[in-house]
Amino acid sequence: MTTATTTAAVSSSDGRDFSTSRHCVFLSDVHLDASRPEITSQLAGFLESLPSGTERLYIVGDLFEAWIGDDAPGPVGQRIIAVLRAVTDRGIEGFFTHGNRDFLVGEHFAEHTGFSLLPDEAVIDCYGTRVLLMHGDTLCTDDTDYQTLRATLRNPDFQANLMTMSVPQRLELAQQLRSASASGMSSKSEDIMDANPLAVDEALRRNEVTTLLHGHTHRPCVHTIEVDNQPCRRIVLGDWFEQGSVVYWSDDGFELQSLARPQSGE
Ligand code: LP5
Repeated sequence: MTTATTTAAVSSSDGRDFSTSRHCVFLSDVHLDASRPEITSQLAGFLESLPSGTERLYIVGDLFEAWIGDDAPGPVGQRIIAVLRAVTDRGIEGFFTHGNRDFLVGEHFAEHTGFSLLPDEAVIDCYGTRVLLMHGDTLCTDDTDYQTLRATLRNPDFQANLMTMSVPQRLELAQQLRSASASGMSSKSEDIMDANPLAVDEALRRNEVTTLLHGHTHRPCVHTIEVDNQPCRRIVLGDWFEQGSVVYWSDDGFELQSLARPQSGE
């Protein structure tokens, strides 16, 4: 495994060519929002030029800055739904894990994009390696205020009530949540907002895997750890605020790559 920065996004730093070999692509934490059109453009360009070897695309949560329901995608949501549809129309399988910003993505989104919605913890087979996929927020068990908020927001009855509210009411609530969260985060230490090592161990153990891939913390890295005397890996995707972050996975293994933001006009 290597980590590299590239603009081509198809070749690995050690010469493997992901564009010709069959592979899966993983990304998370794009945080699409109308206020950041350059991110929408970079993601759309990236997805429109997925190489012919791409077999599966996994979006591991927080694709959107705030998804208030499938009935109110907004212009950015509409554009990305069309881009994702074009991906699946090419025969690439698409999978979506909910994040803490887009937990209201639902069946309507799935139907229109052709993506399958994954459970919070999904074990997939990546060319012979079993990989546990999670958004990553549930691993931050020291962040008890967040976990309390999460339990409310993920409650199906609570969500059903939310969806009876008008779009302006939901937008207002999302804004209030963002403000409360920003204020809460400003008083938390970085450690509290990272994955708890014991929660990581437990997730690997519970799912009987030695590889975990997640996002959420915006700290791209490949961690090697030992659980019950077994070597394990925790692959963490980064966010797309300054650059893209993806994992390519082929028969030859995986690579976490950083995608430079194209200059305007490129
Ligand atoms: O995403 P990130 O990294 O910024 O922050 C998270 C945690 N914060 C959140 C809250 C979201 O940012 C809120 C945005 C949701 C928008 C979409 C939903 C729209 C649905 C609603 C309308 C239909 O997830 C943050 C973590 C951080 O990750 C790191 O893990 O720390 O958690 C917090 O900061 C939470 C605070 O500690 C506690 C906030 C208390 C809020 C109380 C509000 C009560 C109202 C409940 C009913 C709605």
